[in-house]
Amino acid sequence: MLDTEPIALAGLYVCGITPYDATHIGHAATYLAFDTLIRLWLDAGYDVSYVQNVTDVDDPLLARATAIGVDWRDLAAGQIELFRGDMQALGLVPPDHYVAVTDIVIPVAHAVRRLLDIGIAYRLGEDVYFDSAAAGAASPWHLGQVSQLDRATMLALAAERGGDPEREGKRDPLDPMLWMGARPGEPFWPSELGDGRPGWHIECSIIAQDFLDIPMTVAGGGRDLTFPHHEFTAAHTAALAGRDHALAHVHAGLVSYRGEKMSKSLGNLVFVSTLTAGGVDPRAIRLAILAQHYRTDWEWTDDVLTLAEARLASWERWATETGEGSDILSPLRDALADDLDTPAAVAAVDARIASGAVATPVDLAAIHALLGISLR
Ligand code: 5CA
Ligand code: ZN
Repeated sequence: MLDTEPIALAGLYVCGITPYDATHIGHAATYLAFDTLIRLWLDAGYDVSYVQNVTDVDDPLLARATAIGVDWRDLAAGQIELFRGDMQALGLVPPDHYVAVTDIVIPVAHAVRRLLDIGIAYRLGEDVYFDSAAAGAASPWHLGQVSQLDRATMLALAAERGGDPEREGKRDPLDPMLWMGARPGEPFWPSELGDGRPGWHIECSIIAQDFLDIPMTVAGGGRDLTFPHHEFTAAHTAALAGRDHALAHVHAGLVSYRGEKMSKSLGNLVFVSTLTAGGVDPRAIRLAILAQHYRTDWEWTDDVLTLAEARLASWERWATETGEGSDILSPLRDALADDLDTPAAVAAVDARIASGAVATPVDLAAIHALLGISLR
């Protein structure tokens, strides 16, 4: 709320959805963490450039489309629309650039061609892989820089999260695919590499480089993306741009439900749209998530929501009458400046109400600007 010129430009990239089975509470929690960061930056007078991708062609999306007998493009389009509606209902600041992988296939092919030319990529059949060892020697990145994991853990996670460490012929089992040659019955694009489609990590590297100054301020996503996705996204950018991908990588904790990580593959999902269609106030969903610290893993339960609904009702009662007095702006700013401590921010409002203090117009504006909750 400074009245001077913006003091800096903060660049943020948050990994977007793969558009099937959106939007569950885990997605919402991750995007809300970064929404809080954006609100804090804007309040501090920073200019913010916010980019999000959408992985609108990928193996699990194609598998789902086949399983339910719809065209993959129609599945993606419908899910993207649902996701954007859910984000709007939750009051999230929309990205300045929302970029689909299907819109950047040609620039990806060109970048992969360059990596082949400079010896940081190699062909395996019709596919192209990233050479981790060559990149480690020739760029500011080294394996483990982002994830800080040991090799055994990396191998296990690569197998679990879209990698193919078992494939014969790779220079390093961890090397990720940059370009997938056309597979029978799957979508492909003609390119200077032949027919095919982008690998996963290069998608986010190219979109980030196209829309943000590198190194960006913060690269973000859920904790499940630490390895291999953010490790190799950063590696690709370093190999292509000669610079670090981001000043900081920030990962939101994972939301579980009924004892396991909420995930499309497990199917234990709680959808934002199901809750709102059932009459739940989206502000209560927002408050339920804000009451958790973004970095901690946590479990969604009925009680978490019930508590948030009661809290929203209490805040609304408090807001019906305003008067003069000290306000809550600086306690909220302090809480969020301390590693986005939203539970402390929420508790500060609760404490203010419990103390019998009257709501001020500045209180309501601060709660709206920093926590994204409109009480009027
Ligand atoms: N399209 C890729 C990123 S490039 C992807 O991971 N898509 S996703 O749909 O699976 O996830 C979208 C975002 O939600 C990612 O940032 C992911 O880390 C986050 N996410 C997924 N599941 C959870 C969960 N259970 N809790 C918290 N965040 C989650
Ligand atoms: Zn990503």
